[in-house]
Amino acid sequence: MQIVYSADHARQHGRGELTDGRLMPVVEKPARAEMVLKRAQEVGLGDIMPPRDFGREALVRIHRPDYLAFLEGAWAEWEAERGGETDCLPLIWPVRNLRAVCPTHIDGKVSYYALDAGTPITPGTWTAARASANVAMTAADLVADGTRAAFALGRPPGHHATADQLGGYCFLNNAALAAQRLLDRGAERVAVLDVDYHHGNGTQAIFEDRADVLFCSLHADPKQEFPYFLGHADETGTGAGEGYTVNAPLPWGTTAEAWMAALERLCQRIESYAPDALVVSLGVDTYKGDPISRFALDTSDFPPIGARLAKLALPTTFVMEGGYAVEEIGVNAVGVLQGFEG
Ligand code: Q9C
Ligand code: ZN
Repeated sequence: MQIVYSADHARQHGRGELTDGRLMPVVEKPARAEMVLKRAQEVGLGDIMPPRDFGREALVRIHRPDYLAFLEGAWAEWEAERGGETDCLPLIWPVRNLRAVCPTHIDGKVSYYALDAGTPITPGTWTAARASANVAMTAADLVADGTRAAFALGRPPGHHATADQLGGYCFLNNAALAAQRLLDRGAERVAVLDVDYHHGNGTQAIFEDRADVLFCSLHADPKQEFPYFLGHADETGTGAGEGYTVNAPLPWGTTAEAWMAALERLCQRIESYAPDALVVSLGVDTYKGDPISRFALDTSDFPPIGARLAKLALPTTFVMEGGYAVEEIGVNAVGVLQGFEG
């Protein structure tokens, strides 16, 4: 399998995330990608190539120009306001009973463009996020060129990022950019299957009103788990996209058996959609040892996931999402890909 990787991911290294009532060291850190790369090399998964730069034109296919301008300039504005000692984080949101008019001060702007306080903007965020997006689009291009499968080994992840909001450790929606790239390269229909532990609210919001992208996700029930405010089973798409969003929320403690049964249902929906290509949002935070998650999948449960996806017999772009058990992330993520290769 072709692997796309950029060392620029390491430019995103936050000092802290607001969680559990205090500022804690971030779990979405450079060692994650390094462990996956190391494992891919150990097992000889495939050739590793750098991304190409798709530029802003490709990003605006999915993201709002004002959001991209914010992301590009946020660190400089934050640094000018209060020095570079702390990461840029939001503290107030335009929630119920307030108005979502974009402020001019960085404190207000970061709140307008963020959906949580766990996603620090750092000096290297813009560089790292663009590299991750370019990694995903390069992998999609390989698949559009006829490669059976490619792995976008990037971070920061992307599936929580919407057209105009960062959150859940995500800035640019890499999977959505990959799907759009496949469409722009000639695919008529693309399925996005999100197997990360968390619901891919950003990807769903981006495609919910479109029929050319089927979004399927299995994830921890938002009644119990982040992102809390999207990912319920009754969300099935809007307007022209009605019927093209499928959510399978699962309770804390979900075992491999129940998880695989839900995967089977989603795979059958993808089969009936008959897409030209598949994008997999590959999170392995479903692992039982994940420090922020509560599913019960074991390391041996990951290769069968890849084997089921291979049975779809679709040109497939894997895009790295979550997974925070750093010691096991490589074995688990690469395990899915080995299972896919058979
Ligand atoms: N105390 C992805 O997996 N914060 N994002 C959880 C835990 C948000 C995860 C706080 C988790 C987002 C791509
Ligand atoms: Zn996740």
